[in-house]
Amino acid sequence: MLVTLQRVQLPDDRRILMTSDIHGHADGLRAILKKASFCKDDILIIVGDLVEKGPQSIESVRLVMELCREYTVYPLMGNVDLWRWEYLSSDDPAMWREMKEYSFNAQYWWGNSLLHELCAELGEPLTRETDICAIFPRIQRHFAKEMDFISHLPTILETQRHIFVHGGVPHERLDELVGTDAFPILKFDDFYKAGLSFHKYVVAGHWPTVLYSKTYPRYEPMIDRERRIVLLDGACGVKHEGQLNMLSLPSWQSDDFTLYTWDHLPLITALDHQDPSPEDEAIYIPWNDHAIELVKSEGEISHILYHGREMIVPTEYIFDHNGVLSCSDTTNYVLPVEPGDQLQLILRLDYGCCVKKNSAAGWYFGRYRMSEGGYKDA
Ligand SMILES: [Mn+2]
Repeated sequence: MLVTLQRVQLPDDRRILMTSDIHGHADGLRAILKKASFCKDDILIIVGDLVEKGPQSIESVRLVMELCREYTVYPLMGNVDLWRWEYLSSDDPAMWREMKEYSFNAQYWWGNSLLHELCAELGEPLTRETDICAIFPRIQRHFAKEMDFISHLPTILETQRHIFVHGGVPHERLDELVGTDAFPILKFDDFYKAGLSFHKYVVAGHWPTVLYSKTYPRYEPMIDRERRIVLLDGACGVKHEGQLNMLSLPSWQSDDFTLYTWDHLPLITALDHQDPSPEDEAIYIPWNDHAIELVKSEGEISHILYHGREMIVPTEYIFDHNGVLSCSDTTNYVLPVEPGDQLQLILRLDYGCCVKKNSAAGWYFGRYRMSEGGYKDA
């Protein structure tokens, strides 16, 4: 697929909402739009990756199609959307078999896949025994509208002050990019690290912002006003503790961003005060650098070495990655907490809780009340 560019003059004084990487979370998109009081006067920009990872891939596509009919919405292509469409529109049985294989991997990691959803809707749950050559033409007929919608999503949206693109752009001469291969634009990994600066704000998704956390993990968008880069991806669907991020501007002329977030984690109310640990002692283990050494396990917690520094992690987060002992995303950071704070519960241990507060993850050792109203001493 080749790069397409959509240029739009946004009307003045209308709120601009931007989000990305919904990844099969239609309920999350509905909830975050409600939080933002989304209405007909608003302009919604969805910066790609509607499908895979979450449990509602096809519903997410249909929701966005419906939103496009009723509201002012500009959806963009994501690399995963394109990737899925390339398979789904293919006439090559080898591609169909490849997608089937991928879908079992996806199911292993995330519990779902787009293909599982499509087959289920046709009343033929996907199993190892599924005759993919029999079902694929039926999928192509039944989901023709949704596939057509995905195939027409533009790669880049340019407005008066913003450039929206799922992965990133190498420069602002957008006309030069039109007609080139869309893949490197959609899957511009680690776009921020490329060190680029722009005149217009480039608003991208794709690469979870948490991977740029230097101390403790933070899932909110990154806004670099100097380099004019805005990154939206809160790792929704990619990580259990990830979130859907939405930024709003009162109008396209404004730089005054407001953040809305959604995740599926249960809410707890903190009952105790907790002082934070020093930020310069905080360690974050991201999933792209997760090799560890085990010092000792003590039941539900383990002492490990990460780049030579000792920290405590939940034992259940330790896993073998192709023979390398590794640890899932975690941190030793102790969050600042006040009684009455609303926290999102990531993991509950007798030792303490892994929680999120204002998009930052860390430990909380105090007492709390579950949203159901029960009490527990930590
Ligand atoms: Mn992506």
